[in-house]
Amino acid sequence: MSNLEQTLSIIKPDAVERNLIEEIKSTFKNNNFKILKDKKIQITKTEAEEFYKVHQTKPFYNDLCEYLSSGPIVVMILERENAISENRKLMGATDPKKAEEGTLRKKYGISIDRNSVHGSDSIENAKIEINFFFS
Ligand code: IDP
Ligand code: MG
Repeated sequence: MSNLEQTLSIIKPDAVERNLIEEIKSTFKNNNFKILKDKKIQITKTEAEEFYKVHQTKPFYNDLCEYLSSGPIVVMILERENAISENRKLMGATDPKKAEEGTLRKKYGISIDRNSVHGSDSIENAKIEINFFFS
């Protein structure tokens, strides 16, 4: 059974700053993701607050929004079979210290708040997040 999905991926400021864009894109392609759309942008803090509003009650919300808007990011629509869960697997755990060997966050993440990549966590959020950046 085929289950072609699209998910939103972000290469976060810490990874863009370290010139990891091409390396991370290659990893997606080597793992059978198609990059349907991509763009390098910088968002405002207000936009980051909207994007991360599910986390608005968390103690790290303000820092998180400051961070995501602190420098250029690359936003991408990724497509493959089971793209949402496959991307989450490839990213690894939120905290790079807990991420499995071979995952993007293990390889590139600096810390829980500088963890290099974002990926949608559900079909519903993938739609919302893709719309947020590409509409
Ligand atoms: P996810 O990115 O793996 O989906 P979420 O729980 O959705 O993780 O959190 C969103 C982002 O907020 C994380 O990627 C991370 O950068 C940051 N974050 C999550 N938990 C913490 C924390 O306990 N302290 C600081 N930052 C956090
Ligand atoms: Mg999340």
